[in-house]
Amino acid sequence: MLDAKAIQADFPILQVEAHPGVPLVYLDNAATSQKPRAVIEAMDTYYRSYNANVHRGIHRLSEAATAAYEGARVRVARFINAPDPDQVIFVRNTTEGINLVAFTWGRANLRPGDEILLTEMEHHSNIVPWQLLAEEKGAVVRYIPFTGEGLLDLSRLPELLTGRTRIFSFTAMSNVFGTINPVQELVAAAHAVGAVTVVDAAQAVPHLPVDVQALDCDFLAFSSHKMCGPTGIGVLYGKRHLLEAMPPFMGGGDMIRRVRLEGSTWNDLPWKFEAGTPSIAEGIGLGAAVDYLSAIGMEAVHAHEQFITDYALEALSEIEGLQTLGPPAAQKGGVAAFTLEGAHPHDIAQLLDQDGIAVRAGHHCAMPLHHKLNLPASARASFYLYTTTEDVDKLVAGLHRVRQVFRL
Ligand code: 7TS
Repeated sequence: MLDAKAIQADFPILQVEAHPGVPLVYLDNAATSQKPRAVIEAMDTYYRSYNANVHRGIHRLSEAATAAYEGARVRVARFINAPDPDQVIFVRNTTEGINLVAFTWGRANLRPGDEILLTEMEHHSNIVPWQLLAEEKGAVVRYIPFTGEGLLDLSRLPELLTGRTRIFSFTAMSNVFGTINPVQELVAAAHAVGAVTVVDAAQAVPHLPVDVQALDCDFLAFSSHKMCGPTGIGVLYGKRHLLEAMPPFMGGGDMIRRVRLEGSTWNDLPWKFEAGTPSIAEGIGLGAAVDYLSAIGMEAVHAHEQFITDYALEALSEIEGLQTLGPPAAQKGGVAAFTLEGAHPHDIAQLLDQDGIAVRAGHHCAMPLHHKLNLPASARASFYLYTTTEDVDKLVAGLHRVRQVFRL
C-alpha cells in the first residue's frame, strides 16, 4: 500500500493553505494533478544551468538540453512500453494528439460515407476534432451508448463497428463516470473490421499501468499535466507504419529534411511531427514526472486509487439525496462525480471551497454525457496518489455542511 500522507510531503503546494488557516484538500486531479518537487526542480535546473535550444547548436548547453529533452522521450517510451522512442511524438496535450491524427491520418484516408466511431462518454477533445473531420470529408460520426451504470453498451458493437468504420476512437477511462473501458477488447474488435484505433488515455496513463504493445492500439494520446508533469506537453504514440505514411501536421523548422523554394522533404520520426522549437523545459519536466511515478510504481498508484474510491463511494452513499454517477469502484478509476438533490453543483463547489476543498463543478467537457443523463452539470471529486482517507472525510463533512446551509 502507498503511504499517501508521506507522498504529500513531495508536493510543495499541498503544504500551502487554501485560505488563511484552512489547509488545502485538492480533489480536482482529473482536471490537472499537482507537481512534485522533483519535477519543479528539473525544470528549474534546466533554466538555471543549461537553457538552450535543442537539435541545433553544437555548443555545450545545446547538447545538454538536447540530451535531457530526448532522454525524456526514452523514459516516456519505456513508461508506456512503446517499441521505440521514435514512436513517441511530443505534442501540447491530449487534445493536440487527437487533432494530429484527425488532420493527418484522417484527412489522408477518409472518403465520403466512411464512418468514425466514438462513444457517448467522450471528452469534447475526442468528439469535436472528429466532427470537424467528418464535415470536411463527408464522413459519418457514430456513437456507442452507455448503460444506466455508466458502462459502454457493448451489445451495440456489432451494429456500430462494421466494415464502414475507418476510425474507432474512445477513452480508456471516463473523466466523469471513471469507467475503465476494456481497451484491448475494443482494439481487437476494431482491427477485425479493419478500423484504426485511437485511445484517449488522458485519464489512464496517469493512473494505471499502460502497455501500448499489449493493447495493440494504433494511436494513444495523453497529457503530462495530469500525471505530475507540467502543462504544455503531451504525447501521441503511434504505430510506426502509420506514422511514417502520414503527412506532417504543421510545417516549419525541425520537421524538415531539406527545403527548396520548389518544395520540401520531411524529417524522420518523431521530429516530422514536431515543427518549431518544442516545449523543452516541459519535456524535461515530463521526464522527471515519469521517473517519479515509475519509482512508486503504477500498480501501486492504481491500487491506492481503487482503495480511496471504494472508501469515498461508500461514505458518499450515506449522504441523503446524493447520487454518484458511474459504475461501482471495482470498475472505475479515482473519480466520484455526483449530484446532491436541492443544491446546484456550482453552489456545492463554492461552499466546499470555503472549507479548502477543491472540486470541479460543471459539465467537465462532457456535455453529451450530461445531456443524456438530463443533467446540466455535476460536481466531481477526483483522486490521485496523494489522496488520503482524511481528505475524503473532509469532503464528506463539507457536503454535510452544504446540506445544512441549504436546509436539505
Ligand atoms: N480526454 C479526457 C478523458 C480528459 O479527461 C481530458 C481532460 C482530455 C481528454 C483533454 O486533455 P487536455 O490536457 O488536452 O486538456 N479532462 C479534464 C477534466 O476532466 N477536467 O478538466 C480537464
